[in-house]
Amino acid sequence: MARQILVLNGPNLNLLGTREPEVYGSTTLVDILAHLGNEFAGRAELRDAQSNSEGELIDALHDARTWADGVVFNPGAYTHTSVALRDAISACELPVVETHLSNVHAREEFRHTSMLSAVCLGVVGGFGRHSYTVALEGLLRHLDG
Ligand code: CA2
Repeated sequence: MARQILVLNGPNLNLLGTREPEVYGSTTLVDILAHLGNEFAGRAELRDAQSNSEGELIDALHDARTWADGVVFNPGAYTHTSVALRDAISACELPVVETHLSNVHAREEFRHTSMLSAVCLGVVGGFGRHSYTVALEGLLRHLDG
């Protein structure tokens, strides 16, 4: 049976493919999501959401409690700052995979700290758009035991 998965993206990720292609690649978020849906057809039913506001991301995690089996989450820069998102991840009691396009540990020092990793199932980063594939594969394998 296909798993119900939320693919959640945080601030500025709606700009993917339009700026800073040397850091984040030239693929748009729409393309990444479409590709992911094709790759995992039959194994996962994906719903996606993107927001630039912390409160909307928290609401999406709360709502996911009612329908999702797990979450692939790129929290963007909120990764490094948000105690509120950390609490929402804990509260939703779903397996959440923290997912990054870039290898945050190879970048500025302020990106080396995550407020969220400790309450996530796992962390994936550094593979560009493929990070989402690796994150979802890991999440599905976890759900299947
Ligand atoms: O590597 C990642 O996926 C990040 O979550 C991306 C965030 C960054 O703050 C995190 O440290 C790592 C930034 C997303 C901004 O995306 C843009 C896309 C196109 C142009 C400008 C920003």
